[in-house]
Amino acid sequence: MIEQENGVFPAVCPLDCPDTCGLLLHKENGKITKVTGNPDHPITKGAICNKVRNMTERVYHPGRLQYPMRRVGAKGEGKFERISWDEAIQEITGKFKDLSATYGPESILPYSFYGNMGVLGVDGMDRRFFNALGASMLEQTICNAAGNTGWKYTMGANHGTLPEDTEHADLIVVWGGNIVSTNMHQVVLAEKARKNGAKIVVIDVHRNRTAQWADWFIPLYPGTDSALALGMMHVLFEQGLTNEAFMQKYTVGHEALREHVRSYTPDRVARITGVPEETIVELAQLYGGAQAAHIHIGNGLQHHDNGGMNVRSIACLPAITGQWLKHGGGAVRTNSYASTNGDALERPDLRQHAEPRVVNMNRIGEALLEAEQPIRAMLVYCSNPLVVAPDTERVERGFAREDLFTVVHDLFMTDTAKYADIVLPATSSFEATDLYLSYWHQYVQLQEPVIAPIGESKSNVELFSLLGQAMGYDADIFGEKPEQMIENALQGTENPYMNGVTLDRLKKERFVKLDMSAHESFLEHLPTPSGKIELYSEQMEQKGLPPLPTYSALVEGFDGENPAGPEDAYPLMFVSPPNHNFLNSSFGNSAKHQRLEKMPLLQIHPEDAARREVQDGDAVVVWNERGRIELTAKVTDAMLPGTVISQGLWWDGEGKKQRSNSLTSGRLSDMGNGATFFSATVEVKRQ
Ligand SMILES: Nc1nc2c(c(=O)[nH]1)N[C@H]1C(S)=C(S)[C@@H](COP(=O)(O)OP(=O)(O)OC[C@H]3O[C@@H](n4cnc5c(=O)[nH]c(N)nc54)[C@H](O)[C@@H]3O)O[C@H]1N2
Ligand SMILES: Nc1nc2c(c(=O)[nH]1)N[C@H]1C(S)=C(S)[C@@H](COP(=O)(O)OP(=O)(O)OC[C@H]3O[C@@H](n4cnc5c(=O)[nH]c(N)nc54)[C@H](O)[C@@H]3O)O[C@H]1N2
Ligand code: SF4
Ligand SMILES: [Mo]
Repeated sequence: MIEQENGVFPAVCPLDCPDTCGLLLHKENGKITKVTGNPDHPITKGAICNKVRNMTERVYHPGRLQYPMRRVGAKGEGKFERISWDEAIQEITGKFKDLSATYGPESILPYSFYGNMGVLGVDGMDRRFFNALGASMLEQTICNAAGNTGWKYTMGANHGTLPEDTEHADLIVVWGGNIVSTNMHQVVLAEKARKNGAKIVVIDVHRNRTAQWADWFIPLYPGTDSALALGMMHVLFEQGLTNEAFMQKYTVGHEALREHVRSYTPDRVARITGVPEETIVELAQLYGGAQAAHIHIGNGLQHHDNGGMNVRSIACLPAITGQWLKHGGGAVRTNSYASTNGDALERPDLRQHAEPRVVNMNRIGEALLEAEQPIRAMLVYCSNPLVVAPDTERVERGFAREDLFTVVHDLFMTDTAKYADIVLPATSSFEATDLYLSYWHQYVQLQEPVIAPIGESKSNVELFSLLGQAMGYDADIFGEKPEQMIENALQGTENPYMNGVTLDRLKKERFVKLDMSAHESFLEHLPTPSGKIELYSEQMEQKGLPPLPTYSALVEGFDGENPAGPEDAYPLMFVSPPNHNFLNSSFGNSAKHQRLEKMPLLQIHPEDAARREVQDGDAVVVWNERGRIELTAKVTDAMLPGTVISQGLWWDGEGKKQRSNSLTSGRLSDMGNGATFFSATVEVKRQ
């Protein structure tokens, strides 16, 4: 495909988005001129988001890194000189060898996430390299770890309603998810359901795009979702809207739960959540009376101190009502039916010491500044921690350490790359081979290179192959080609859903459906200790967690029962979810995507604004003990008073501090060691 100057070529969206769209790349004179959706994809059906329709802006952006560079200015200043790949690889491996010999390989830390979801690049050759090196390991819990854990305690595995089934629901509850921006094909499916009479309810802390599209928007205080779910359960049990036969057969702990939720009366839950008592009752009745109710559990409610419990509590609703047996009923948090052979890809056997040091990615600032055994080198790829990780000021101080050797592999000079000693240019996903699974639908896809690498850029697989070979590791393992890696990755997974998924079929068919036959009877063999849905979880009890879903107030934050008082220096809850036109921090440097978002805003309620003499359009300072940023006020009643919202992971502006994570905390969630981005309090004033 690279050689063909003109034509239309299949591709996959590489971004960290549940939809994993099938794409078509239109090439003219060797250049991609247009990106469209592939109409043949069974779920995404040719529709794609505006971000990716503008993907050529990113691929051919003048800021694309072209060659390796070495830092010549101060850390953070962004001054570099060109070097060759040979020099770069020698310098990096030389440094890694020295550090390993002097301090041990655990003084070196990889820092990566899913800037490109290709399995070979982020869960493949890279892992091999760090395993062979014996480096410290990164606990990658920045996204959905709290919710995954809460869901798994209840349901056993991250298996939920299949996308296609949701069009048969007559009630769809979107809970803490902004799917118009973050999962657009779920909106298409929900629209089909709506045409057949389904009602769409959104439960969120602000009237986001999805709430504007819904039939009913229920605003609540951040981090109070488990209380709301418990209040609904109270009403469902009280009014006989539960399914006794289902609970008997498929759950454990329903009697204990029934007793437990008695104390979550609608009036108490109303006080905690800010949701009126009659709304709680009406919502429970609507849910209990639905033929087929689907709950979409978003990421918003799990980025909290109590995020795991929020998800666990909501996951009990389809269980007590038997919704899992209804066509279109149930819930989804994330669908991990697909998997690859991790041992073949990542080669954990190459690691000599089985239990290396583990560093949590949410606490990278603290780890860089305070680890007892210092981190002396980092290799950052597919992530931009100076923008996406919490507690930016500390992260920045950590990266500024003179004695830290930092390598960043990226497409762009990100805020993080400016702190690197060596910057390496990465290919875009359209310039490399990789394998793509979806965490929502059931189709596996292959990307083959459509254009040649821009400048001297290299894919993750190439980078880590070079590094492995330069370190003198096994040439077969580090010389393995992407297609061979894919073949190995698809064999021996012991995952029945992967039956029949092969490289040959991917090449011929492009969209290979998982073997979903095991899904038919999934309720019969849930991988929980009891084999049933665990409304009461002994596992949680053993871990010192409440075995029944239980509301606890945020460590940092307020609810209706514990409102901010005069003694609180930071009386506003600060929530910073994604925006429509960026993908996490990706596209934050694209002028077109920035224009579409206009500027970084702070949405503030009229009451909160009036108290601070802030008017719409004013420049405001938002601060707490961790940091301070400058935003533009948008006065709106989209939230309950006491909550302020800033959407989008903006990079620092010219001379302007605007990274929302300057205000967020590295505290970990109640379970799964997850991020707590949205449990932060701030104060605001006019600039
Ligand atoms: N356009 C776009 N799409 C994306 C991304 C992006 O950056 N931009 N990021 C991708 C990634 S990595 C992910 S993980 C997903 C995330 O996508 P979603 O699952 O939609 O999650 P978020 O957008 O983080 O948050 C969703 C909503 O939850 C709200 N929220 C915050 N706290 C609470 C709470 O306590 N209770 C309730 N009920 N709601 C709350 C937020 O205000 C927001 O409106 O999107 C993916 N898709
Ligand atoms: N305040 C706040 N913070 C958040 C969130 C939030 O909602 N609010 N969301 C959180 C969530 S859910 C997530 S998932 C994280 C996401 O955090 P990240 O995964 O770090 O996401 P991105 O900011 O998109 O950064 C990915 C980087 O990878 C680079 N990249 C892309 N493709 C490749 C490649 O093939 N090779 C290499 N080497 N690099 C590549 C991109 O250019 C980009 O700079 O952010 C988290 N941070
Ligand atoms: S970001 Fe999501 S919706 Fe947009 S093209 Fe990619 S997979 Fe599709
Ligand atoms: Mo995420």
